[in-house]
Amino acid sequence: MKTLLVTGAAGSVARQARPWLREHYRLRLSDREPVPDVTAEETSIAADLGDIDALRTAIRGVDGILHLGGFSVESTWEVIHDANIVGCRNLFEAARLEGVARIVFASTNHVVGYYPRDETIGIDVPVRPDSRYGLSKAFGEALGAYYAYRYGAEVMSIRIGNITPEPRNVRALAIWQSPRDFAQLVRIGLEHPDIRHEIVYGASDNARAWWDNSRAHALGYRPQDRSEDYAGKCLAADPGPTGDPRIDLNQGGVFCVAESF
Ligand code: 15L
Repeated sequence: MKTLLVTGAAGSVARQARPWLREHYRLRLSDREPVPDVTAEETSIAADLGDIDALRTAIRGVDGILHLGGFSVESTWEVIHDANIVGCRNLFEAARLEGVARIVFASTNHVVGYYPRDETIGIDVPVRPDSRYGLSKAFGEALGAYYAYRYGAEVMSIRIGNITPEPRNVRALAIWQSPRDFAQLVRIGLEHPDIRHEIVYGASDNARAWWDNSRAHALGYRPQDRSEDYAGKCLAADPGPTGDPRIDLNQGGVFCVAESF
C-alpha cells in the first residue's frame, strides 16, 4: 500500500475524504493544528506550511501528496499570502527536495468565480478570481504547472466546488462534490500514468453544473453521486436572491463581495 501525505488534515475536506482514501492508502496526516480522530492505520505529524524543514520531514518517504493545507476562504492579504502563496511554494519546493513528484493540489472554484452562472466554462478559460483567496489558488495552479514542466513534478489541480455530505443550498446544486467522488478524483490524480499538469473541476454528477468537466472524464473520472437527488430539499429552503447581482449572478456567490469570513 502506498503512503499518502495529506496536508491540512485537521480541516473539513480531509475529515470527509479520509475514510475513502484510507481504503487505498496508508495516510500520513499533517497540519499545524492537532488532527482529530487519528485511526490505528494512520499517522500524524505536525508541520506548519511556513516551515520548509518541517514540511520536508513530513514529506520524506511518501509516494504522493494531497495538498489541502492553507487558508480555505477569504481573508486579509497577509493571511492569504503566508498560507497560500508562501506556504504553497514551500510545499512544492519541499516535495521537490524530497524527490516526491505526485501532488494533488486543492484549488477552488473561486479561481473562476467571476464567470456568470449562465455560462458553462471549461478549464481553458482565463482565470477570473473572485477574491484574494481565489487569486492565491490561481497562483497555486500556476505553481503546479511550473514545478511540473520545470522540475518533473506530476500535478493535478482540482478546482473544488463545495464538499459536504450533501448539497446545502441551490448554488451547491451546481458545484457540489461528494466526499467519495472527491476521493475518486484524488486517486486519479495520484495514479494516472500520464499526468504532467492537469486542471479539473471537483464536482459530482450535477445536472445543474456550470462546468464542462470533460478533462476529468477523459482521465477516467466517473462520479457516483448526483446533486439533483437533493434538489427538492435545497429549493424548498432557498431564501431567494440577495439583491446584490455580484453575488446572485456570479458563480463565486458571496466570495465576490466578502472581505473575510
Ligand atoms: C471554497 O473554496 C471553500 O473552501 C469552501 O469552504 C466553500 O466556501 C466553497 O469554496 C464554495 O464555493 O462554496
